[in-house]
Amino acid sequence: MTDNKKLISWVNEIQELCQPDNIHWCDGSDLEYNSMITAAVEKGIAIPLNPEKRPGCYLFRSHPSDVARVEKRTFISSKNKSDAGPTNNWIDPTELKKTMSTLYSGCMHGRTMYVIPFSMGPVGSPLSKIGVEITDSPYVVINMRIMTRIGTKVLDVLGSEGEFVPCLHSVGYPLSPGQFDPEWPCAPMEQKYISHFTDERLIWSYGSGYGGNALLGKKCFALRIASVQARDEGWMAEHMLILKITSPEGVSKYITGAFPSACGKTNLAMLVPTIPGWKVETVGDDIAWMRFGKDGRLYAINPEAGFFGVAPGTSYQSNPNAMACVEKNTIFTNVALTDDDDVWWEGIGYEAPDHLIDWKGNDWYKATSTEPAAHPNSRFTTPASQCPVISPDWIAEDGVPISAILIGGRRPSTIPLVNESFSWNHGVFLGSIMGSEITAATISDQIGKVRRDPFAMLPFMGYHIGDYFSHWLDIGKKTSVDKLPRIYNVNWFRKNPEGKFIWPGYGENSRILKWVFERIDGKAEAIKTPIGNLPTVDSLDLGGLNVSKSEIADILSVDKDKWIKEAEDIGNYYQIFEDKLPIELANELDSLKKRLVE
Ligand code: OXD
Ligand code: MN
Repeated sequence: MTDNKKLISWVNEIQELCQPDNIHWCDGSDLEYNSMITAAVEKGIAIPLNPEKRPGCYLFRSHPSDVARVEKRTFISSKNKSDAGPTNNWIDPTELKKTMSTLYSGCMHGRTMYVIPFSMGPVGSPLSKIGVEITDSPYVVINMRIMTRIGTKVLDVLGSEGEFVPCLHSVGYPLSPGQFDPEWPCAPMEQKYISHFTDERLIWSYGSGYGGNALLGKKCFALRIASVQARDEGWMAEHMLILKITSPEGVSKYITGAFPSACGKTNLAMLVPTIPGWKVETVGDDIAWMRFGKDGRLYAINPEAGFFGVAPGTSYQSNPNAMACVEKNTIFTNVALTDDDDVWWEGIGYEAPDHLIDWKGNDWYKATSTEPAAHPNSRFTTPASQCPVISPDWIAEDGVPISAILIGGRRPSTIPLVNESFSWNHGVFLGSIMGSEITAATISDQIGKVRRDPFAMLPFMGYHIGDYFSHWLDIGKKTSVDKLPRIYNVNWFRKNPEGKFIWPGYGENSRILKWVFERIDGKAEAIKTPIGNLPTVDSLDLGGLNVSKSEIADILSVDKDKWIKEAEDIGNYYQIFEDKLPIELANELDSLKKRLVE
């Protein structure tokens, strides 16, 4: 198995604390995966889907109280409260460990404890990092095998002295002898804790079996813990997709993109261009780790091995490549089940059949049911290797060189379709203020206000967000300007006065990627405005697009009055950073204000 002393003693310690009935070291083999799936089917927690329509696919249903990441139960437990910053929940590590140790004590009674060695990034790559997740959830093992690289090969690379991030997870539902084990065991909300002991690089998660709360390689390790490692080691761990774009002449560039959850990252990563001759391939859809290469450029890897995508809204129209991924070997969670054992969800692109079993396991009738059949945060877990447009470079050990970084949220007004930053620091300024307008679906008393989500990292920051801005600024000082990626603010979500989206999005976003590509090569035109360099209408390839030139001109214009208000709002927002707001960003805001009244 392993002779890594640190690992052996940690596993022993957790075994003593959690008292499982059995312990299983995951080897990552097909045999192991298949036997875990078979056991889950026999226990009634996995439903096999129609093997002719979806071979190798299974449906799981979570408890209705455990359906998403729980930000209010997520903690950055640094020694000093000030290191967690104003945007994170904080509890003193000694106190939190005491509370959680009580919960963990005996929490695996009646269960098997699985030890999952996993690699974030290709196994053995110099850019990869190793974690070990201990969990009592077979669902977690099954999903971790798709989302990361797991098993003996990882232990081989770890060796006897290698470093790893310990990730402890329990569903928080010990069983006394003879006690009934529900389909989806989990703990009540007030006992859920998703905790990050950042000084020790340690993750403790208790009480939830869902997504980012439980698949600890993803948000907990690859973003929250990795962001702290990246700060200390001079690299970047970002909530970004990575794509490769190739021109009709066969020239390729790599672009990353930071967008908050539910802004179409997976769709953009797998986009099918509508402009002839251009090709987009996927490197990653959620997380990018970037480091400087020997040539002074930033190189990115996708630390994950699968996609954990939101199902509703995914269709052959919106994302044919994701639909192709999920045709086989995919785990579905909380989608609806058809009478012929296929899946269905809202926005799948075809009508619901008359009858379904909904995500809660109840009958659902098209004629009479008023609730969604699939949970809005229902998911597919699918291997990245199955994506028809996966780039062969997605497993490149040294990563791919990044030419541009896109950033953007959902802003119905003010923010133009695309805006090129003047400089790295100006790009960091745009990243620090990005966000989405609050709609009725979120917090009703704040409708119309902007919820800022810097670089889409708000729920995923492992330290003080002001220090994170300084880290971005420092990265910009480490190489020459011509080697840094250019930063572009995009906004696909502008609305007309009738409340309809102006820009059609999806594959049409290739037109913006083309402009970015040509800007980098010094070929596309732009006009300097107070907020950044905007495309001229004629510099965009708009052939065959069904949007009027006046509407395009509108989403490419700068409304100075709105921007003066925006600048005021940014000033108010910046106050939360107190003395941690880098002077460079304060200066960027001042310069913006001056340019707006010139
Ligand atoms: C995700 C998220 O699941 O960002 O990727 O919420
Ligand atoms: Mn995400």
